[in-house]
Amino acid sequence: MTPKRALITGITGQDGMYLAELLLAKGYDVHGLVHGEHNPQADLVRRVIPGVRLLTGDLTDLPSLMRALTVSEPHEVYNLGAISFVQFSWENPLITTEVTAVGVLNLLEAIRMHCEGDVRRIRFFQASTSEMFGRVQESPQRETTYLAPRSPYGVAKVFGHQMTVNYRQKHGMHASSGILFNHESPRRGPEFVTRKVTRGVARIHLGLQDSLHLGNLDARRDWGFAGDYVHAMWLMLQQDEPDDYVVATGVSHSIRDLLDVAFARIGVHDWTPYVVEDAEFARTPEKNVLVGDATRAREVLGWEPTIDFAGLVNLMVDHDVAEQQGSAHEPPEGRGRPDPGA
Ligand code: F7E
Repeated sequence: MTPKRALITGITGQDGMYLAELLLAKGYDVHGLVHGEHNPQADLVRRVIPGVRLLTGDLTDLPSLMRALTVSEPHEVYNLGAISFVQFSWENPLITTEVTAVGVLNLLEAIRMHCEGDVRRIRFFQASTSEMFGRVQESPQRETTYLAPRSPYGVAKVFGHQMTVNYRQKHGMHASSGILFNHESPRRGPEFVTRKVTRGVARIHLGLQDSLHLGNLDARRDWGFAGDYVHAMWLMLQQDEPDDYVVATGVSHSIRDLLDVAFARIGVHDWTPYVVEDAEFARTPEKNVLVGDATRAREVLGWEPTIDFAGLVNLMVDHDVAEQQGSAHEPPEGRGRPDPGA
């Protein structure tokens, strides 16, 4: 039997890498889209996941997407590419819109043209986000919760989400959208708060850093493990009918909780001497609690998160201690689904 083929945009991000590993393990041929001429992240993907075939292309460049579809002839396309740091989107709203919003439309159009009337030939996944809920109207948030984004990133994601829904309804595309709450891993970029904390804690433990400067310590998020979330993406594309699903743990924690767990891992039970509240990292007051209700994903997809908050934070601290000691640069294969108690 010929293997299934998949095309992943955003292959150099944490989700792209976990998804590529999952699909390769299932026997897929996996192509990944990489933008830029000498993208240093591409070398990382080549090294860590040698089975992936990389293609150059950009979500803002329709011909490059058409070419990627022709070369890869995918059964499944996962759109994980985006400018995803919320603060950056305030400083760079136009490029955020071009990539994170119009990029989705480019990809949907490329698929529609490529399939020449037989749009069900390719199944499409769009990575939507809890940031679409912004000024939340109900808690926990569900697929039907009103969308009230509060950043250029959130607005751009609403555009991509609604386009996905519209292409499904108008063109009959098998297009699904995962409304993903925060998901983290040792592969998370250090600008995001979980990795900033676990990396900082590791460096403090090793005497490489004295303090950790953070924004609002009372901010709360629903944090899960990225490896679990890519499994939900794959499950969505295996359904007979496309749909939208919230993917979340349903449990919210504060930055203080994050600090409690991360510092405890290195044996520190009072972190106050090490943490500085710094206005530079504070956002406009975040009174709303983002927490997801993933009932539909559980009931229809049979999806369950496998790693809880403490397991995730411990995993990240352990990785960062090893990395800062110079003994690890990437979680080796096989650590994608660690022991929750690790
Ligand atoms: O912030 C607070 C900050 O930057 C989380 C992206 O993947 O998830 C991510 O977006 C919370 C916020 O992620 C610092 O104010 C406090 O309340 O890790 P973050 P995010 O903005 O929630 C969603 C689902 C996405 O879709 C996004 O693409 O932590 N916070 N102090 C801080 N955040 C940062 N970054 N740095 C701090 O020093």
